[in-house]
Amino acid sequence: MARTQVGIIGAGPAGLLLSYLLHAEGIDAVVLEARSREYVERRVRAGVCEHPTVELLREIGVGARMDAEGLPHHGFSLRFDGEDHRIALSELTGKTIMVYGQQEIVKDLIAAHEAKGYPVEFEVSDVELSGLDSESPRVSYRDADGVARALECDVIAGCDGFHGVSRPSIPDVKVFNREYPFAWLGVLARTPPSHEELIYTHHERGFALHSMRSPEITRLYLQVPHDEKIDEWPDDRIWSELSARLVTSGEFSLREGPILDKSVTPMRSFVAEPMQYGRLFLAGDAAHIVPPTGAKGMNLAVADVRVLSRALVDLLQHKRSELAESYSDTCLKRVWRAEHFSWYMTSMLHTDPDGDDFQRRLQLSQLRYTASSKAAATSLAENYVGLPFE
Ligand code: RFL
Ligand code: PHB
Repeated sequence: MARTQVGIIGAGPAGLLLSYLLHAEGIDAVVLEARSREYVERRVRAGVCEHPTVELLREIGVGARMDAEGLPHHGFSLRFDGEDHRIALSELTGKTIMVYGQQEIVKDLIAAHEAKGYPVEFEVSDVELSGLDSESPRVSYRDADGVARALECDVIAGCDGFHGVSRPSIPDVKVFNREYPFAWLGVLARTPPSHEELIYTHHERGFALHSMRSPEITRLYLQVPHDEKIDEWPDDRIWSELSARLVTSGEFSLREGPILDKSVTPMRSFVAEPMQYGRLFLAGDAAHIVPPTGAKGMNLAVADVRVLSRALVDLLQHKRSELAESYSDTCLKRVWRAEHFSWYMTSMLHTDPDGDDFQRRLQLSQLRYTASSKAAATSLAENYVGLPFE
């Protein structure tokens, strides 16, 4: 049977970054991924990297393309009552964020693995975990050719996202869950952004978000009902709904272009506690989900694996278990801060189909306060750019 120190399930941002951090410290790891390399490199998801994420990617030497092609942002707009209210991130916090697609980070990490010869196996299937409460847990799986394999490890890292096999392997896990009565329809369009910065729009027809990926590519989102079918949204309906929600008395006209990608994402908040069982450690979406309004999901995955890599270096190289034992408690503090922030952004900006006029007045009051009070704007900004790592 093959052996490695850390068996990592999933080649998303969490799994790839963990593997890279561990190898850099001389710890052996193997990443097992269900999908193909092309699939994970093309999956359109997050776009906003927090300040601590950007710094970490630079520090470990995988930030060069991000610095060359990413778009540093100093602020964003809250648009409501047809007007823009700028949240000046860098003036309020001294920090910026970077707009750089998650799949670009994934590509950069895969390329870095390839360059150094660190193993990532794509298109594996039938992944099963066993012996989690022993000192040599195992992963059994089929490789891309369908051949049955097994990997004996010192530790398994479950970085396999919300629908993975790792979390269900933990007995008696406590789950906190909230589903929202809406989803996001996300589109990627070949057209220059209509504004230099992101615009988070509160409108009675529903939330809309203007974002981007590059000077030529725009990323846009619309709040839609939670069970919405993508077929209900031909391209011309998407553009006319975006125009209706993004209206403003200021200068703005939405630039339309060919739609390259379209998907519907349900919105939920979810936390599994604890994030560890025996020699299995969960990280990223495998352990928690936030609605995307706060742009926190990928950044939380990064924060988890930073803590986990340090804990595993201590455990496997120095035989010290304190950091491993406190892994879940350490991560959950940041996780719950991000859960609260993401819930707050979501509740302030979306139109609740079951809400009443009282609730709508409260939302507007919160938006006006955030836009007009330096204290309120600073609180939003410091959460948005990312609180320092612990
Ligand atoms: P991932 O990226 O889901 O990766 C998990 C990987 O595990 C694989 N896998 C398995 N492999 C082997 N065996 C199995 N049994 C397996 N089961 C699953 C999967 O194929 C996959 O490759 O989780 P990870 O690494 O924890 O990363 C989390 C992020 O992907 C996620 O939080 C973000 O995309 C969330 N998110 C955003 N986060 C931000 O920080 N900023 C944003 O601006 C932002 N915007 C978004 C988002 C997510 C969105 N969607 C589509 C969910 C916008 C959207 C629309
Ligand atoms: C994105 O560009 O995909 C994006 C930006 C901000 C968010 C969520 C997603 O809050």
